[in-house]
Amino acid sequence: MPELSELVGGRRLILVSNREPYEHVRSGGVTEIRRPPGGLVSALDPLMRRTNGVWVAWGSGNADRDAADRSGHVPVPPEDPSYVLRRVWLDESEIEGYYQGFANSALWPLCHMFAQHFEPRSDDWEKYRLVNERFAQAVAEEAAGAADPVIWIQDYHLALVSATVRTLVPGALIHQFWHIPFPPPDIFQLMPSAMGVALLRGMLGNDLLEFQTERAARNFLACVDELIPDARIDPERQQVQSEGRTTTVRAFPISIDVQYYEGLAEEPAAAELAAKLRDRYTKKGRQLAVSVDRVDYTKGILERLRALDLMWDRHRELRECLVFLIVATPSRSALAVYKQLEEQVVEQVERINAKYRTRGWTPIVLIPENVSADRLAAIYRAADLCLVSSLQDGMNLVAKEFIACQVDERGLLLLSRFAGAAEEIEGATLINPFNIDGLADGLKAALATPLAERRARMARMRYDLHGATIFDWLRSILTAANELRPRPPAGVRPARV
Ligand code: ADQ
Repeated sequence: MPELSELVGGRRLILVSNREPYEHVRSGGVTEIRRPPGGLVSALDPLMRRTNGVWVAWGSGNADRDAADRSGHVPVPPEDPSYVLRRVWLDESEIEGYYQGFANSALWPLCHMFAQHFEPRSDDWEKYRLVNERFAQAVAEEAAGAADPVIWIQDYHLALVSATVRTLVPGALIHQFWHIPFPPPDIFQLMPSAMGVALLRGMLGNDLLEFQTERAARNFLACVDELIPDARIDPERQQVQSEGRTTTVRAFPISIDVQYYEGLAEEPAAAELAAKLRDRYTKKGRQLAVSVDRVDYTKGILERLRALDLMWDRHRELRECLVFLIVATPSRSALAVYKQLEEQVVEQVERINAKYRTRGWTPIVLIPENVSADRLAAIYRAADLCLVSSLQDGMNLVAKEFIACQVDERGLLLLSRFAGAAEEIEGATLINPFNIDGLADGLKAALATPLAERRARMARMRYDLHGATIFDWLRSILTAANELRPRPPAGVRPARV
């Protein structure tokens, strides 16, 4: 496999995402530089370091403007700069309309098929268009003068960027990774038709469109087929021809930096914390189960709690056999539906604990905060069981983090069949989180699974995961993009399309 930097091959790489890799935040008169949590930034940052590219993102920190020059440029990483962060400035009403509004109250619920939370407001749509336009302008400025730029857009916040960049930088190779599911036409058509058509046309501005799963890729093609009259689809080659251009649509399941997570779990401090957790929670032969999510209605947290309630209600004998650790970090709390869910989770945990608690046993331990990566690794390592109960999920990285951190190979993974990860991971027990009865039975069966079987399944999953890391994901995307448009020999100007 070639090195990542070779795959970019001396072209100027411009990465575009809503979130920035470094945020300047001032509090109490002191400015600090924060890196947002999550694996994606940690994977893309090394790519950018090696290719000296430009990362275009929303300048979200309250001290971001002070740290940037007049064009919004900041050399990063701060300790040893090797690429440029170009910040895009948004005001309060733009953040509300573009981010909280159209992206998170219309596209997010629609793509996850939550019609009940879908609110497509025209004001939000206008802001979404405007902000996408601003990102596209910033990309075009950064691409100016580069002979053969490669532009890689991330996610659903920026669905309209590629089509605009295409008109501003005609020779560029443009591709986009869509991190969340894509719905079938019956659901997508809940979107007001002008917005739906504009979104699909916007996404067709890409040369390559990357989804997490084959299902999402198929759904996108089916939506194009129904809503874009001039589009011609070649299902075999997974390509769309429209307005004289070709967009290739394929699945590239995302992964994690496996060695990093495994290394964290193997640290002596993690081993010690894992032992402490087991000491505290697995007394008297109890098992320790864990779940880790942002508090989001797509993650099925309430369904998980209902299944636990049902299991303990039906099976008295299981009452003291399990402690469930729910690590749930609040997220998007500015939106009422998320705030309400945070409250419901706390209420339900309290209710269930009050119903079943005994002298020496608290059934559910809620950790309602963002936990550091090393603590998380120790929690994953300590667990006998991890439950991912997403009602819909693009991939779900928690499932993969759990596997990477299970260095003692004792844990079972119960994984929703509606998470993209279910299409890939062999060795997990698949569950249907809508079926509360079935989930309660699944939990009961999981508790009874013999250690030898758990070990065999975990060993298999760990082996497979080592062969499909985030670096393999990056390589396969960059290779596919290169194959679509190989770099012209030196001195040859790129063809204009
Ligand atoms: P998310 O919806 O955020 O991501 P997920 O893939 O599970 O879902 O990633 C969450 C990340 O946040 C994980 O790295 C996890 O460890 C971390 N995290 C969650 N709760 C935490 C907590 N309480 N403390 C610390 N860390 C916590 C979107 C899509 C997914 C897709 C990813 C990547 O919705 O389907 O897998 O992008 O493409």
